[in-house]
Amino acid sequence: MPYQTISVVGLGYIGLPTAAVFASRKKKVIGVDVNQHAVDTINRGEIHIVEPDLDMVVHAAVVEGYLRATTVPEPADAFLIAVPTPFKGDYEPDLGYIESASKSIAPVLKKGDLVILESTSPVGATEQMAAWLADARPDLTFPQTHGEASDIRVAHCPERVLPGHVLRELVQNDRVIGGMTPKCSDAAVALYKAFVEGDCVITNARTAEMCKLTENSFRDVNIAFANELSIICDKLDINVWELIRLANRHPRVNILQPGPGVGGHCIAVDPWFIVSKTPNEAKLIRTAREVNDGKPEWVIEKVKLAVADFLQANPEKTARDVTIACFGLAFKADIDDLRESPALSIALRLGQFHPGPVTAVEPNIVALPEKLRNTLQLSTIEAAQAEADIILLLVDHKEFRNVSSIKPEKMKIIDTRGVLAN
Ligand code: SAJ
Repeated sequence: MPYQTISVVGLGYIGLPTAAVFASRKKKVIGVDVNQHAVDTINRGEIHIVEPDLDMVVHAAVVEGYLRATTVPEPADAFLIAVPTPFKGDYEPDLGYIESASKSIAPVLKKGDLVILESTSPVGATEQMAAWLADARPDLTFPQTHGEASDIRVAHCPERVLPGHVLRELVQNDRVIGGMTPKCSDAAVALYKAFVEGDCVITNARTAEMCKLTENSFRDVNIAFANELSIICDKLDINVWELIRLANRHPRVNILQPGPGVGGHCIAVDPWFIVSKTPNEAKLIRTAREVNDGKPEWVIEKVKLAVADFLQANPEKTARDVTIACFGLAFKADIDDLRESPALSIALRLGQFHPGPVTAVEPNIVALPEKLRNTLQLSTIEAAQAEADIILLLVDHKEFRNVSSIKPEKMKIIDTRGVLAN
């Protein structure tokens, strides 16, 4: 393979596993990140994020000398950009990290290099990245002006891995390869074949960008359908979990699961990249976002009603006497990631306005982050159960699926995930 030295820019949840997997295939990998703490941690053979088995792979790669991290880009044969693409306050995509990553690698680019954008991006971002590179290096030629004859190859190859299963999915998933020209695509396939066992399917850069956004929008729309059903069923006094189980027995129906809202760093963000480009056309995609974003507020209203019911049944008590226990803070089951979590935002809101105690049970963390400690108390399943008047099930962690550990007869239970119903 022509690409022996690979630079991965952005050593987060996607970049670090990708760097480590290339290194495990005995490629020389230079990881680049602006975060000095991340760079130092990786160079000690340790990791600064949580992902099963990643610690072992990074440790081996660093010890064997295949992976090294730095804050300053160095020459390489291929560059993979895996930096965040958040949105701004108005849901417009923020390409600032891609812009600074491009500008940081531009000085070390040389003829024959390949630059791949892996970050989930709005349509047109790869062309924009190539334009930033061309502006910074007028001495080199790029595909947008020189086509197949360009000095530098550019492609978009979006990541599609599921947090918690990243190392397996990186290797096994099919990969969409969107080169700015066919030769750019061929170059990217040659690179990924170092570890990808799935198919590398070639398309153009714009289709690859839209493909990634489409996958996550598809899931968002389907979760919104389930969330809307849960609100409808609550009004009609129908058990939504039973309803979905029954409907899913139809051979062509496969409804997803309702929850307290959609979290994580992708599904709640990426559909907006379609909406921002085509605001008049993307009606369903926008509505799905609004339905899912509205779900935490609906859950909070349910808790307020439960508190009112409790006080009506116990007139000698005040709201100060009502203990609410939130089961789960992570953004989905069986992970410890609290970022962009609807469960966490609901627990925090309750902690801020409810005058009585609000406890949180999160078996995947040992301590609450510092900034949450004034608002929430971390508890165990047993202690929270013993003290709670209202249990709010927010995440379907495996620890909560044991029905016998939560006794509905003793307290009011609001089960946003169908943990007790399934
Ligand atoms: N959720 C529900 N109900 C469901 C499924 C999910 O409420 O039936 C919620 C989860 O609890 C969570 C959110 O949706 O809050 C997102 O979780 P997820 O497991 O659907 O997805 P992510 O964000 O962990 O990963 C997604 C994946 N995309 C798809 O499945 C189409 C992953 O393959 C992508 O690589 C990743 O986004 C990404 O990086 O874009």
